[in-house]
Amino acid sequence: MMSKPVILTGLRANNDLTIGNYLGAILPMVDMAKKRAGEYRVNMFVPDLHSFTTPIDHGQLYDQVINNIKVYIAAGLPIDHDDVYVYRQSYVPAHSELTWILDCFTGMGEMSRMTQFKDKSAKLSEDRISLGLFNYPVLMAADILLYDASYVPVGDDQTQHLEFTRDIGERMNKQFGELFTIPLPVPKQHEFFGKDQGLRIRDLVDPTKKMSKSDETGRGVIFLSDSPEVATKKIMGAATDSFGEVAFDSKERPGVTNLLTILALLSGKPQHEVNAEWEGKTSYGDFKKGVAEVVASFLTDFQARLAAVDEQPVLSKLEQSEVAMRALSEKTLLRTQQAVGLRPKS
Ligand code: AQP
Repeated sequence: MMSKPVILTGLRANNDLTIGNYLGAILPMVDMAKKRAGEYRVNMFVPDLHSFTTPIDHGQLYDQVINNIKVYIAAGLPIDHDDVYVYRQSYVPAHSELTWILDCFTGMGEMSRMTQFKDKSAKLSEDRISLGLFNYPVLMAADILLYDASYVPVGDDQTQHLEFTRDIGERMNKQFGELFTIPLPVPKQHEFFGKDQGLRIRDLVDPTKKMSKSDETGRGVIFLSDSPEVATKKIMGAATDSFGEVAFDSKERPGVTNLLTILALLSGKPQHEVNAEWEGKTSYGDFKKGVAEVVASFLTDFQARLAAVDEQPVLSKLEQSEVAMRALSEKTLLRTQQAVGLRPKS
């Protein structure tokens, strides 16, 4: 188990997941788990401690965590495979403990430069900006370094945090010897997942922003729990442009390009094929109808699969994985505690 390279990803349970989360993070991971489990170990977890770096309804959190795990399964994660682990971060105490140690080697300056912190804190009043929001990239680094993960598929917005994970891991290795496996640099990650770049699904109302599950209005966001009718309305109301002709051009025409991207990914067709079908067409109404049909049919199928996921096997899998992950992460934690002088060297 130790020697297999590790692929790891997680999605916060602060709200319902979106098709941005699905296409950017869940699907690449599930594809990888289907194709490569056996050769690789696959850790797909719920970072529940990350879920309240920004304010949430705590009464919903526990159920949302279980729902997220079910979403992974409905998306096709093969949980019966021995190399696939599904776990909750807060059930593995080493995440919090390693975070504290790493915090003490992290600069205020480098955390202040994180664009996710800047973006998210800009939306909150001063007294609601938590320390957790400030140092969550350190918790994310612990999530990755504890398991010697080499491959971490994340959307484009998380690139900076992955770079930080590499920095803090290398910094610790330099000072204390080989403590951590360093995840691959971002371009190599893209190569591994067969992509040119990270995916960024955009908000339908404001395509200059990414589609985000914590968006205040949710008008430009397709949630996995949206009814096909609601999703259709959102697509029909999506912002486009005044060029009057469908074209794939993310700089000049982010709205239309976003819809073309969603269409290709949800229909499982290559982007160039979908573009060829639509480019040059002058009715944005017909185009949006085409996209809405594909989205509505995806949601109908997906929601039926989700409703059919049985809870008992999910709970058993969580329990098994959490026992295994506690044992594994404690080894890395002990190595680190010994290195920084908290435990005697063996
Ligand atoms: N719009 C997106 N396009 C592609 N990928 C995306 N991801 C998020 N939005 C898009 C990827 O989904 C995973 C979710 O990680 P997270 O829940 O830990 O946090 P996040 O990146 O902050 O996600 P959101 O949806 O934007 O949530 P909120 O609004 O709660 O902050 C990551 O791999 C992310 O890259």
